[in-house]
Amino acid sequence: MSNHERFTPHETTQAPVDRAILVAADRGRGWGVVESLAELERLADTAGAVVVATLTQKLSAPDPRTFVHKGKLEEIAQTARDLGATLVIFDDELTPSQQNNIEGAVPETKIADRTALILDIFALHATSREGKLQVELAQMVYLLPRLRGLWRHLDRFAGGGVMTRGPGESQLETDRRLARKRIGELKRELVHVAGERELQRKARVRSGIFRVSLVGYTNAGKSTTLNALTDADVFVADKLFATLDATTRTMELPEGRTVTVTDTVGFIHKLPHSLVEAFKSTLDEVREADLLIHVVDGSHPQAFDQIAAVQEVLGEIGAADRPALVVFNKADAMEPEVRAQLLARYPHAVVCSALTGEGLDTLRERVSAEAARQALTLTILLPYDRGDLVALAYEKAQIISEEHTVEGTRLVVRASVQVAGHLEPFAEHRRTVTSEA
Ligand SMILES: Nc1nc2c(ncn2[C@@H]2O[C@H](COP(=O)(O)OP(=O)(O)OP(=O)(O)O)[C@@H](O)[C@H]2O)c(=O)[nH]1
Ligand SMILES: [Mg+2]
Repeated sequence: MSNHERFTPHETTQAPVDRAILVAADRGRGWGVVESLAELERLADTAGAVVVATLTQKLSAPDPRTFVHKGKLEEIAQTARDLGATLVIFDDELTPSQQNNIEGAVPETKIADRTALILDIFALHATSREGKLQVELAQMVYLLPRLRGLWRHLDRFAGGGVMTRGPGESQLETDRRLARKRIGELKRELVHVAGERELQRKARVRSGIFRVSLVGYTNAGKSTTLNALTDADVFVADKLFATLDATTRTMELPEGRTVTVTDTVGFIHKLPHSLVEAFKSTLDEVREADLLIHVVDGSHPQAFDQIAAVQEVLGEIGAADRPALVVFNKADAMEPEVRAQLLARYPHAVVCSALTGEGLDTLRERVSAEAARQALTLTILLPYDRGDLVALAYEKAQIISEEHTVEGTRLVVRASVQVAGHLEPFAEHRRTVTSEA
């Protein structure tokens, strides 16, 4: 159990900066608690808080009432008083009742969790109208079940009586109703705002152009890679969640074929579900990509854990079945033995540096090879008694469009040569996408 306290040299004379205590459960499996806390500290820093202490507790499972046990809560309260902390951040999402109980036990400070922190950073970095709406939606969904606690909290900080002068059930009901109403409004507005991008996306789908999506852990270098591969000028920064919007650019492959490449929001360990939901339409491009370029910061000590975290999110958004190419980026910052370790584990991966350009030609060639592998676009008319082939098409091919006609189901599909072989007898139109052929 490690408890170490750190005092910050510069006492806050300028803008009031939150002095934060980080708290994590050490479960002895999965991500190491030290690594997880280091990342939480980076998140706190990005959100503008200064970490003054970190506390951990060995737990096989979080306490359902208070996350950590009672003794640890007392220690948190004491540490907060000693160090003048204004904020305590838990490294896992707290349930509304855990949050409530902890607020009762550590009354002088604000209580937050990893989710709230990530939402805060997203709110800070959202620039487009769509991004702002998506973040607000995620925040409202997170807030809705926590409104009661919030009211108590605000009351207390406004100098109200101890836990007694809540808004009352009727006020709380009103607030919940307003929150739900706002969630509805945000969802409708998002559909409207996404309209233009959605049209462009559909046009790309219809065009049959091979679509590549960059995915990866936040700060892995996705935007830098897009900028290096295309003429894009996407914002790049050494901070978490620098870019939240999706940007699509065309890229010409060595043999002259054009594909599209999309950069999108980064993922993180324990990415809040409300954010995944809210960013659904932004992530459509990932779900439907012909190829994912999974950009990994190969110079990061947690590279393998980060790969696993990204794969988990891909599963959550329904993109786990997309063909993926693992790319270890930041080759310029890698020790030679690290490079060997990465390739030993992922022998088919590409090692490159978006910064120096090393390995990018190999990356382009690999994209070409993938595009050639998925080379056929077919328009097929399947009679209604061939449900087996419709099922096959849905399972093994990419469906570009579907139309029900008198004679049967007309599908435009993009399929591997092998799957196309089964569908070909019903083909109305066949197009080989392979360029020179
Ligand atoms: N040394 C080195 N740094 C790189 C390389 N590629 C990107 N970076 C740096 O890594 C940081 C993050 O790069 P981004 O391209 O913003 O990363 P991202 O994956 O788009 O991150 P988010 O948008 O925050 O999710 C920046 O400081 C980049 O300059 C590389 O090949 N080598
Ligand atoms: Mg980015």
